[in-house]
Amino acid sequence: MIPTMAYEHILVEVEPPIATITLNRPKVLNALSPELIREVTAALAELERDDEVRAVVLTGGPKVFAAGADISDMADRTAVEQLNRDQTGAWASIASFSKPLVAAVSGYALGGGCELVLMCDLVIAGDTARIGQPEINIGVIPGAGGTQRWPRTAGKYAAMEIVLSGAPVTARRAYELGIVNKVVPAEMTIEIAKRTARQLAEKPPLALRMAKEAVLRSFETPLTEGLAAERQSFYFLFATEDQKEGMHAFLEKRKGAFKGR
Ligand code: DAK
Repeated sequence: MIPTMAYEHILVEVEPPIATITLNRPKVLNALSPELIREVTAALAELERDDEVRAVVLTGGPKVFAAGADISDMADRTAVEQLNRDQTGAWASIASFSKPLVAAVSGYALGGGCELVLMCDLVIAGDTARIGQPEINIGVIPGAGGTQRWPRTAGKYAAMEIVLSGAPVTARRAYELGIVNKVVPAEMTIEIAKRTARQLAEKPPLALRMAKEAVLRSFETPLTEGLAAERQSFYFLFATEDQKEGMHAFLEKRKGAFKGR
């Protein structure tokens, strides 16, 4: 295990071929201050460039994922201050991370914490997870994608329930709603998320990247456009060494060794 990069509000562990980012403000249940979000984006940018890292786990540790944006930082801001500090770019860069991002969620994942989960590609939830959008209770609405990603993932009625009631759902209910891939005993959440990330990290990186891009594109484009883009990526992958390796390894009945080329 190689600990890397010094940050104040997160921990980053690089254990090639995976890395783990842990939100680390336990006293305030990992409330997502602007500084913390900046550190997450900086860490992801660094991991994006690191060819040794092929998948990333995002967690809040064993007790809590994140209780949302830091209310003490927002409470007295004016609308114009909120607009001018525009954090949208930082959050958008998390959503556009090109490698698989696996969330490991135990305890509360609320507000911006829930929206971070919705930006991940796979979600492993401990049985203690409580996931929701409580913004309505403090006079606002989700601001980092909750009103858009919930309906696209779980449908209109589940989204309305989550966003209008503000009440969190259990890990089991989140699984039924399709925003969690697997519910596991809380103490195993991070380990299982890491195992999942390691399994993904064995796949050809360029194919992984194109596959992620293609699935995410389906939320943005009409079907014909999405299908055309999918085909282009499919053809493109025949220009990679990993496609030759993958297909020949299959024919030779051995495991492919992929290089991301
Ligand atoms: N912010 C600041 N501090 C928080 C916090 C938060 N979100 N959540 C908890 N804390 C602090 C508490 O104040 C408390 O601090 P001390 O009193 O010890 O100093 C400590 O963490 C422990 O919390 P509790 O004592 O409240 O613990 P409980 O177990 O009793 O309750 C709870 C846990 C999670 C149910 C409760 O803490 C809670 O309801 N927290 C607030 C949840 C919430 O409303 N979250 C949504 C926040 S709004 C955007 C990007 C993002 C966002 C918006 C826009 N753009 C890019 C435009 C996101 C917005 C939000 O997330």
